[in-house]
Amino acid sequence: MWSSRAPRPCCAPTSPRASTAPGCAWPDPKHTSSFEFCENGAKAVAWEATRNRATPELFAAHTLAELRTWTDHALEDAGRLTHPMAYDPASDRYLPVTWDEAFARAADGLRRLDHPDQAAFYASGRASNEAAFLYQLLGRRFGTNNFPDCSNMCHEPTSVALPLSIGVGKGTVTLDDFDEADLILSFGHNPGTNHPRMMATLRSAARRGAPILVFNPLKERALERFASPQDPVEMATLSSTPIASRYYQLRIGGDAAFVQGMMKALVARDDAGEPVLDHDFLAEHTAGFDALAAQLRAADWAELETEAGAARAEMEDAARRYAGASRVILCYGMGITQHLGSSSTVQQLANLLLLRGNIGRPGAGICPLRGHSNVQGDRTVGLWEKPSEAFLAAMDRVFGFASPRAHGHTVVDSIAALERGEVRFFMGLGGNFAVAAPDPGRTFGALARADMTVHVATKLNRTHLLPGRESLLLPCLGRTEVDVQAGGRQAVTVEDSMSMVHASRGLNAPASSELRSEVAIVAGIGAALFGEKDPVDWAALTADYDRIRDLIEAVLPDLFAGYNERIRVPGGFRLPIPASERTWKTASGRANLIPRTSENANPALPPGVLLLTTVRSHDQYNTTIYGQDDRYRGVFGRRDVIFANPEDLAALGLAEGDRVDVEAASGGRSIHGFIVAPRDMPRGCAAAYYPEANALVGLDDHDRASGTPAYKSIPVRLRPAPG
Ligand SMILES: Nc1nc2c(c(=O)[nH]1)N[C@H]1C(S)=C(S)[C@@H](COP(=O)(O)OP(=O)(O)OC[C@H]3O[C@@H](n4cnc5c(=O)[nH]c(N)nc54)[C@H](O)[C@@H]3O)O[C@H]1N2
Ligand SMILES: Nc1nc2c(c(=O)[nH]1)N[C@H]1C(S)=C(S)[C@@H](COP(=O)(O)OP(=O)(O)OC[C@H]3O[C@@H](n4cnc5c(=O)[nH]c(N)nc54)[C@H](O)[C@@H]3O)O[C@H]1N2
Ligand SMILES: [Mo]
Repeated sequence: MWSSRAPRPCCAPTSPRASTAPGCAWPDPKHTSSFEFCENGAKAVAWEATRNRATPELFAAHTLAELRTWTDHALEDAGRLTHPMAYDPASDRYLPVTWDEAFARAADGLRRLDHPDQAAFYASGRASNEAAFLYQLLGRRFGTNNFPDCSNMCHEPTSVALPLSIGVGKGTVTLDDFDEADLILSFGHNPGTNHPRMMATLRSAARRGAPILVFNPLKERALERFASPQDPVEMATLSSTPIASRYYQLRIGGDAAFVQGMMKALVARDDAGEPVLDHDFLAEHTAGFDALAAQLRAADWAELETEAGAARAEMEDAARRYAGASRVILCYGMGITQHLGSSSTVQQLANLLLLRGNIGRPGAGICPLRGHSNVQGDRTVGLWEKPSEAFLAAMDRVFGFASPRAHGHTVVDSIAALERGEVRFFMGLGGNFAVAAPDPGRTFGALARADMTVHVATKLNRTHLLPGRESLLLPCLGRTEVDVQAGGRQAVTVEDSMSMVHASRGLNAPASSELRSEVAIVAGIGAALFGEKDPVDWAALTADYDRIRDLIEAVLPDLFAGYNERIRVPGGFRLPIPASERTWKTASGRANLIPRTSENANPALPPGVLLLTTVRSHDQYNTTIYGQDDRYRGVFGRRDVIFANPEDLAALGLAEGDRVDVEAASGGRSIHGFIVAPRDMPRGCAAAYYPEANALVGLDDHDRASGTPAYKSIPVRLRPAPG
């Protein structure tokens, strides 16, 4: 599995210069170079290392009602949290408490519940493997599988759909494969902003002549041309490298239809006697070809064209380019996963690759681009509301208690359960749950109904200002900070998008002497809840994270054998991905070709209704807004913008710069005073920024199989704003 060119994303815990940027999940090809390599990684590091401090004095000076009037940017810009705080409803303020008091109160809040399933333990994807493993141990020891996590809003369709297709819910490629691919397909992601280090990989592929086909309703500049900050010539001459050799501007939500069109074209050519399918691979490794082929043969070109917003000739063109390549990698992001029926769309992407045997050999495979730096690892070590029986049985064997079996709540389920009063204790290990989730109208109210909310965070955000009857705000060390425990200086481990596990060690001095590590905070609550006689020795685990890794290895020996030794080798190690060896861990023992469901149908909308997608600007990290510019899209100084096709705008009597209200076509939800910006995008499509547009997304509008909200296909109407 190793080669001399294997990615080297990290440093060993023994290395003095080891720290992983708290940015995206793309592997770092060079030792410690990620900060120079990636402007947005540098922004994330600087944001964590701010000199500003959100001290007890700040909270003494402002009620929560006042703080709620601040912008999201201003809240985080208050700086790093410095002290554990508890909410005082009488004064509507956060007041300082000791750590022991905080742990005791959290434990009491849990003890007061009638049933463990009245608790929900949310996590964002920055938590290390060690913190995430302890967190799920805390929740399962307590008795619930309620682990909603940011994955539920992100790549859950990948986690749900790919195991059925290829037996694993992760990508199958390594960085080496990109050097060998002779075609790269890019669906619905914007790496120039969100995975900047990937641009070096795409640029070198383009430079050696491997075509890159882009499928995206928006013309993303870095996917058209990219100037490398590492190339002195490009920088000095203001020149750049063309990236996409062909840019298919399909309709929002049109991917499943477009890919089915490509596959229909392939099957038609194959039926006509041109062997463009990999028949040997299909016969030896797959199941379900006949059902998929029957669906494709029966599909109506006119309907596919309407759904995809692209002509049959374009789908045939893409199919021709695909069939002309022998080693193909398919990358995809949120443009695929955040729609109704996204799980089925992910399966169509897998089908496309499987038809030509493009999974499980060098230079080929599927590459879902994960978001948070450790979102993939958190799932691997058990932060999952739908754990497998094998995982639970292993937990029981190692810890000697019976883990709960009933599956838990996703993010959208948790919100509905909070609303109904069925979840009464909400804990967040990082993240900004309320702002990231759909429908703030319902979500904010749901959180406020909780008996207790507990947040572990580096910086203040709006979710912390929506307290339950009781609330705790617990400040933690960031990934960039030195973590010293009783057993000495600690390293944590994370898993990137390519299943590389490596160690990360902070270098900076902690922002406050009161900060505790996420591991110490979770263990502190565990110790307060279960007492000193508990078979889990929470204090000992905090003292030395090697002990936590030993437990992870004991629960998951197939993945983590030799964990502590292997992370001390520079570069870390890759977790086994059976599909990349053509071993299919599916029920059929084969890779499954799965026909499309109707949930991802993308019918034409009534006149006056546009389909709105939500995107990240260049100056944000999810709900963290660094600044007001989106430079590659030519937007400066504002985020209250709605992009649409110029002809659609003209038909609505709107011109550039007009102010509009945007209403969800299903009624009830709206956002106000947005500025119209015409852009080169297909008719019927519109785009706005996340999270400003989240008020338009209904809580019930999500992919059924995965629960992922349809953040990227919201039918809306635009109306001139009054006044
Ligand atoms: N700097 C920075 N880096 C980040 C993040 C950040 O906020 N800032 N967030 C992190 C996280 S958690 C994640 S999940 C990733 C997200 O990374 P991306 O997946 O790149 O995220 P989005 O900005 O949501 O961009 C989605 C892209 O999909 C396109 N798109 C929208 N709708 C459709 C559609 O229907 N079909 C197709 N084919 N394309 C569509 C949009 O035009 C846009 O180019 O980035 C991670 N990295
Ligand atoms: N409309 C729309 N909505 C979306 C999306 C979209 O594309 N469109 N994308 C979705 C996606 S892909 C995702 S992943 C979610 C993101 O949802 P979340 O992961 O919940 O949100 P973030 O904005 O990443 O969380 C930021 C907060 O994390 C805390 N934090 C930062 N670093 C640390 C740390 O090291 N430890 C701890 N404990 N806390 C820390 C800080 O307090 C900061 O305010 O949003 C989803 N929501
Ligand atoms: Mo994400």
